[in-house]
Amino acid sequence: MTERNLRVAAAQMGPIGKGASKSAVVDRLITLLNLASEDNVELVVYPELTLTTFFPRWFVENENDIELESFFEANMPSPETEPLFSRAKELGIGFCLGYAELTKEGERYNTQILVDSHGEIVGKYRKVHLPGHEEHEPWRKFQHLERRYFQAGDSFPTWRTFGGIVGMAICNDRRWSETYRSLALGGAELILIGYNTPIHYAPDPSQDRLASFHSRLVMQSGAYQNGCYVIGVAKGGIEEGVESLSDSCIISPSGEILAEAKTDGDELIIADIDLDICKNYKQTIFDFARYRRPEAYKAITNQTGTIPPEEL
Ligand code: CDV
Repeated sequence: MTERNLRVAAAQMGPIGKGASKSAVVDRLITLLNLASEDNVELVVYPELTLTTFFPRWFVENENDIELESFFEANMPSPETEPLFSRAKELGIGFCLGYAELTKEGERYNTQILVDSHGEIVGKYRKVHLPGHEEHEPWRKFQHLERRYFQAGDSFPTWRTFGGIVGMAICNDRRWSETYRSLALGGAELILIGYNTPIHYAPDPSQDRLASFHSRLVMQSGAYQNGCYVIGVAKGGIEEGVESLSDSCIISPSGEILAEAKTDGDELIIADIDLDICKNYKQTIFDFARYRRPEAYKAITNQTGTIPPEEL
């Protein structure tokens, strides 16, 4: 294989209960890593907030609550995740891992890191688009309190690694076209996205039946419109009574799906990608330097909400 060819895998996870220890979760991650190694995979992508249950479904009043704090990592690698780093280094496999980050300054982020084949952290991304709400909303069947528990990240960095240019995004980020375009303007050829997507969407349940379609729609169009590969990885299945979308997949710059999960549990899906294929799109129909018109897009960075024309 040349340097621009890469064998990648999405390591989908099934549910992780509130009582599951991080060490038990890491054992599951290592099982998938070992499977990846048997197939000569070079990069394994795990989901958003991989190490614990999706705790934003629970309301916790006190931000210093001990159980809430236990969902966060103050160090990476932590004592519990160190075996994953060691095993990946031993196997020469890189990985991408989502977790809840607690900084030395006490800030909390929904974070994803990129680790190279030598076990070094080469990239860190903090979720920009935080969905849900800040306060307890008892009318919901379950909460989505990301806006209570996390601060938002403020950029979409990219890194030269794995023979190409890699960027990351987390769950709700994948629904925003700005995410892919920001990353692609940084040269991204491969975008790694972990997610936890409850199928029931309380603000508008008419969207529930479309959860799978919408997830694919945004990632496939993001890949095509930016000439990138996209790896979307779920923590799916029924976790503490809440059903979450699985449907992990690997998407080519054509927008086509190269590999997809068949189950709602721990599952590895693999694809061979050729980063040079990105050029087919980046140097033709989506030649940014030639065709983009940022002077016509000022509204995109100058405003958040819509400003419709005045009523006559
Ligand atoms: N973890 C997420 O960001 N989940 C959102 C839900 C709230 C819709 C998502 O976009 O999938």
